Amino acid sequence: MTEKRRSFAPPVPTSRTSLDSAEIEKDFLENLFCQQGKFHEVATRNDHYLALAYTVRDRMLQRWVASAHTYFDQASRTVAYLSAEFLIGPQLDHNLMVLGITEPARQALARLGISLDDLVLHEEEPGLGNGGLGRLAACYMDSLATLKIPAIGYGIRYEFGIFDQQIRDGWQVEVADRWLRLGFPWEIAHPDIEHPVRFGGHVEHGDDAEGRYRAVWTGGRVVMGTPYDTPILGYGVTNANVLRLWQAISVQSLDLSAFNTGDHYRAVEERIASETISRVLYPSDQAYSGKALRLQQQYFFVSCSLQDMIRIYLQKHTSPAGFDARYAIQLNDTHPALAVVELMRLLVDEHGLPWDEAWGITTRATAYTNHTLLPEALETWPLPMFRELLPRPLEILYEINRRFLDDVRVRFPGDDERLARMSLVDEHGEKRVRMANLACVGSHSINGVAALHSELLAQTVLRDFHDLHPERFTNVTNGVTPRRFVQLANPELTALLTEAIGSSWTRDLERLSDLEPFAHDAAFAARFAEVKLRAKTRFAERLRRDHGISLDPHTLFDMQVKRIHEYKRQHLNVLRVVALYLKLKREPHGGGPPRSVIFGGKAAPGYGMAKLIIRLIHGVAEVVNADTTLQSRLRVAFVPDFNVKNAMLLYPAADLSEQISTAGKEASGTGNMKFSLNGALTIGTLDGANVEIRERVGKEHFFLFGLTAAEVEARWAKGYRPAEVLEHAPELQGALEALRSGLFSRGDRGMYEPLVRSLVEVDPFLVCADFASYLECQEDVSRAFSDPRAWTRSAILNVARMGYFSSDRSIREYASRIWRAGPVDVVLD
Ligand code: 26W
Repeated sequence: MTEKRRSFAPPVPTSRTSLDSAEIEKDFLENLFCQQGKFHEVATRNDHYLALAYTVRDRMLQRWVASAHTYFDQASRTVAYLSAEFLIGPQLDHNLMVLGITEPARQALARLGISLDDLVLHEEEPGLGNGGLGRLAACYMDSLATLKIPAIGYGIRYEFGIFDQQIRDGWQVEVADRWLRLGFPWEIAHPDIEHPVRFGGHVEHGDDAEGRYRAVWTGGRVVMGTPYDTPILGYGVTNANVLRLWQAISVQSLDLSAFNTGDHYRAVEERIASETISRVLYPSDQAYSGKALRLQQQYFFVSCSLQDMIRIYLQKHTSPAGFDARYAIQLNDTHPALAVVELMRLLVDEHGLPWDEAWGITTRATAYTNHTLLPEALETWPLPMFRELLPRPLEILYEINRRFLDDVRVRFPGDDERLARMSLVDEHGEKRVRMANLACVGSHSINGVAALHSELLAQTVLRDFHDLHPERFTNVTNGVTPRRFVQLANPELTALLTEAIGSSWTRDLERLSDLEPFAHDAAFAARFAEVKLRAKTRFAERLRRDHGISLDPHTLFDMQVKRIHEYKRQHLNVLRVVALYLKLKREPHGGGPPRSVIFGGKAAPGYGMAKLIIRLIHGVAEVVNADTTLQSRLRVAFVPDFNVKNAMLLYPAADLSEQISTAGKEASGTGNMKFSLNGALTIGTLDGANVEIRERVGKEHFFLFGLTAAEVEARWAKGYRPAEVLEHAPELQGALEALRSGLFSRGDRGMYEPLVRSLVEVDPFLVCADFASYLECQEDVSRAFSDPRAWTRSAILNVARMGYFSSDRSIREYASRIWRAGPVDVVLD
């Protein structure tokens, strides 16, 4: 290892670092002047927001520079978390909290007549993810920094993130998310860094000047990637990591020859085509689309990230040999799986390493996390598309495949079917490249995201790979960050917990177990219940103000918020609401304590059934909420535009968390953890992390219903027919008839027909099979809620026993078992 650069301690700025309120006020006004060109009296709210954000960012940079400098000097392993999505949520309140300057900033602004809360509310979050997978990546970035593990999150800086959801006449309407419109002050552009990424063209094979075989990929078009860095601060430490997102830019701003001949439009065409790569996040969740642009996005960000890692590595080394000792690459699902091929291409073609050495580096560096068992979510690319866009990567993929299949042949002689199943190329019908197979072949570690999911992975979709290398398979159950989802989202609960057990739980969530004895302390329980009531009231006020929906905070707040998907079974929930409604019409005093059933979530724009479920929720809400004979015993609300910001208001306000997916379908779930950590009880199936949540909180404090994953399998094997179930299910029949009657569609009898028919004829997610069990379990919930003391005791025990589900625990497991990466202390001068 040769030193190529000497390093000097970075200078520490003498101003802009103070955490004192007066200094914050001074710097805020200075930023208003120097950054916005405004003075206080004429500044807009956005000016105020930006000036405060820059004031906060200035204070983050000291930690950032110190961390970068320390990491540069260390021989520690850096985690490169490769993810097509990062759903980081609003930054202002979080960064104020991490720096410990929320109150000083609030006071500084108050002296100027500005409300901090208004500025926090004004911020638009970067919606650079669809849901669970992207939010998990953000929780992991938080935990990596908090655990002092050097890490870079690599992804795409989409110009448009996940669409904004509006509701018109009960239907979802998608509106482009222009999140960058007013500026994103947390990022720092590095236009001086650019990496070229090639698409198309052809490969020339031959010998180089020294007579060594070389493949040269030329022609086609080259797109440049340039990074934008957002600092991610650890909590209670001085470490900072970075989220580095790539933007695509054209190599040439204008095609001059076209421009000179007067064809102005053609001159900008190439530019538009190149820059389209980072234009928009694909809004499909769990449904693979096979669009060429998505393949380009994946190759683009993977190639930029790996070139960047090698560039950084070569600042201190003369050759990339040893790369894997300094980097642990984690593939967040298969979206970045091309990293296996691209790292090989860079090492072999660009840096001249022998194949075997490059392969050793690649597989020692790379690990893969799977997030789904749904077959329709498994990515496979049509071979002709792959060949056309990525001719050289395809050759490398073929070579990886050839060597891999040779190994399989040795282990399983004569087993041609196995060979065909494991090949990186699916040869049946139209040929396709299988990304999950590629991720498995190139990784030393393969994990699922909850115990049940990891077990099912090894038995089903990845079974052959498990047979070949069982030692590579492991489980890391997901976790969530308590900083954002308790401390920031639920300050009153935070204060109560801290008063009871001290503040160490924010960095060591297992300490929540110290709360156990308080479950039997009547005074504490009363305050806990008050905190919950206030969170419900706050949420109800916002719902009334923003959407004109009124809910009584004294009713049972029953919530299901997550992407809308048939496997998550929001329709099971609505159907029981309909059954309850019909029952209340028959027996006005039945039905248990008054409930507010709250839904939220986006549907993929092309997913008709999910959109119809949203329409149904609105149809039912319209009828139920207008029915004065119910005397407020039941209300239904749909919260539009579920995102991180709204989520932080919702979780603390829930009494009941609906986690009701068909067993065996939800890989883990993380919303289930956020609810329970905020003192909601769960009604759920034995699916994903529900299994582990129930084990830990105790079965008396969890409402379980439904078929198990094994029973679901058996049911299908036996030949499941929903019509047979319906014959003996009068309540379900009544609910489905109500849908068909036009009651919830202003007389339109056909509106819900596709949904009803799907349930009656096929019922792919066993809604009918689980309906009776669900209804019965909801009655248990009603009975339990009617005993407020016992309910609150269970809620407290839920909180006390959720310590395991911190993303800090997950990251510790990744770090020790998969990455072999450790903490690095950062000292501020
Ligand atoms: C190719 C289309 C596509 C897009 C996104 C397929 C699959 C995805 C993601 C893997 C979907 C996703 O977000 N999965 C969720 O990941 C969470 C974090 O591990 C889990 O908690 C959820 O159960 C899982 O659905």
